[in-house]
Amino acid sequence: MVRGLAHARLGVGAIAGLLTVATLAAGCGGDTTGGTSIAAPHASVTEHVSTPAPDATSSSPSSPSATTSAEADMGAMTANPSATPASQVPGARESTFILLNTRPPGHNDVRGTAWLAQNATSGTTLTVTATGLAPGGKYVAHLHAKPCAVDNGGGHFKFDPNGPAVPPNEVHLALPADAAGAVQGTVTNARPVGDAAQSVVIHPVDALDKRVACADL
Ligand SMILES: [Cu+2]
Repeated sequence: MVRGLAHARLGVGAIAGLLTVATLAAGCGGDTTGGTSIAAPHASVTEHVSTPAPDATSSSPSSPSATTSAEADMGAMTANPSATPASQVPGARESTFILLNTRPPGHNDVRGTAWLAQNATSGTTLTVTATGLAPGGKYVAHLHAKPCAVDNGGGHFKFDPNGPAVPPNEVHLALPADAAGAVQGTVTNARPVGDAAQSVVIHPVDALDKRVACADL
């Protein structure tokens, strides 16, 4: 009975944690409705996009191994440092970031490149490099569903349009800036995105509506 309860608690806790992440991440997905309605709860999105693990920790303290595993899974979904960068994959599409007028102050010299590689067997690999960002700043790139010229990339690309606004149903790439304001990162997804992903958008994690730069794919 005790064992059953413990399992039940862990299950509920894990689900609650996932729901929390999904709900908060949807704050950025909410930008599907247009550029002005995005200003939602970005401060809390910061925590969850960059460090999803504390949710799992607080809601399932009785199972450290499950927490560690969940942490690793979430980390792998927003960055995959061991993956071959898309820039080294033959046939990858390469595109240059353009500045968006929604960018925060101090981001006038951002330059960067995105590479997208995909095929039926290896799925999708997204690699981003950029400079001119805030030193030590936290950024995130997503695949978006519209070209940069349309609503600054519009809403997020989703494999399942009715599915959750989090990986692996979307493609997110965590991009922590180094002391010089440079970022580089690679993330993979098991499925090819096809032509539905039209652009890559870089956001500050703590102000997702202040889109910094966009690259058409
Ligand atoms: Cu985005």
